[in-house]
Amino acid sequence: MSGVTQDDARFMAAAIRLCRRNLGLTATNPSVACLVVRDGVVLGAAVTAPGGRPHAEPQALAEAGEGARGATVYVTLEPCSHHGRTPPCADALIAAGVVRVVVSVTDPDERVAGRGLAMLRDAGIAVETGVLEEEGRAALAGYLMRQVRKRPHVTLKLAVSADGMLGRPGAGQVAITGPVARGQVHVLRAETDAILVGIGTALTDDPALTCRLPGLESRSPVRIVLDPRLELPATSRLARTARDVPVWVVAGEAPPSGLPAISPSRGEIDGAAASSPSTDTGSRLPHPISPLEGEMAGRPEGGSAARLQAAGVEILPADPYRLDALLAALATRGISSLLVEGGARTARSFLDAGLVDRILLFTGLAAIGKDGVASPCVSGRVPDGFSLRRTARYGADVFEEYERDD
Ligand code: AOF
Ligand code: ZN
Repeated sequence: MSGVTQDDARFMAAAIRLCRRNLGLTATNPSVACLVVRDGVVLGAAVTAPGGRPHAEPQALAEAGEGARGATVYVTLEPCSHHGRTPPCADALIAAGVVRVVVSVTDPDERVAGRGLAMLRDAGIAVETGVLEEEGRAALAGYLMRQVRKRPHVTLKLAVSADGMLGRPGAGQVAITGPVARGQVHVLRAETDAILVGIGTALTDDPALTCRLPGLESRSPVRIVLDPRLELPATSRLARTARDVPVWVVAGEAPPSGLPAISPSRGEIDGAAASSPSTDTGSRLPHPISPLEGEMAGRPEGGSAARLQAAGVEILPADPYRLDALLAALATRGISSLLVEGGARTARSFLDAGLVDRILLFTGLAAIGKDGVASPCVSGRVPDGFSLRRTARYGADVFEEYERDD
């Protein structure tokens, strides 16, 4: 990286901010931004269109028109080199007569993987890469994770009371954070492809899990419930809105015998089970089923499946006890980013399986008391292997973002 200037960093920072605008809208394509700049003036700016096409570059070039000749282009991801559903962006940049291309992140897509940069250099264009790479990677985290590790990027979000609790067992939704923090959570939902909760949270909270920010209502993520016994009522808020925003229920097959039987009461499936140590089942969920007097729960009876399906709920043929396989299946379905929102048991299962990439902690002022459901993470105390990246205040609430080290 040689001739990178302060202006380059400034324009790349603007491009990275711009690309965040379409996060959650472009799957399975990444949301990429492109600026066409000449003499310090932005002549064209664009982000990958909703649905993933057109790509950012041809839109920004079209806006710049003839002004692109001799311009410098800032792009958050290496321009593509392949003939996909659109012609290569590298060709479009060459044809437009740009003289310099500044890139943040190279594209791991095997159809591109350095070829885009090579095409530009072969055409005599000056190329810089790796500019604000850390920030660029953070904005492309979902895309990169799905490309490289074939699973979505997983964010665990926890709203924790001042005394380290997530709520009260069976009490339904308890207000822990204020409206500013809740607004941030809804922004997060808008930026994410899918959101996941355990059946305990679905039953006790009856959540909608949609994005309800004015103007962003259409950006709700796919809603996923881990529900081994298919207990989600067809009358739940999730099922009732499944035709507007997809709901996927992960019911799977009956769990193999031999899994440790934990017998939480219904409200404890996510909730109070937080205080019980999670069982060592590798990347499998601890058995969340309350066996009826020792009797193993069998495959969910067809009635509830039929009722849910009639409501528009999709039942995924994935095993809710195998989180790694579930994530691989979600990636295959085009999910690049997943927000895990509850409850304690589900959070612990993802942490224990080593499948959390980022932890977002919102800590409120309210105290819940000893009978609360303990959070697996509290301010300043998260599992080893995570580092604090950012803190903020949202109203009276404290926000912390932790990222996995590797
Ligand atoms: C770019 N600019 O704005 C985006 C790119 O299915 P296709 O043909 O649209 O190709 C998808 C691939 O294109 C995707 O995997 C990634 O390599 C690239 N995305 N590239 O030059 C863009 N969104
Ligand atoms: Zn392209």
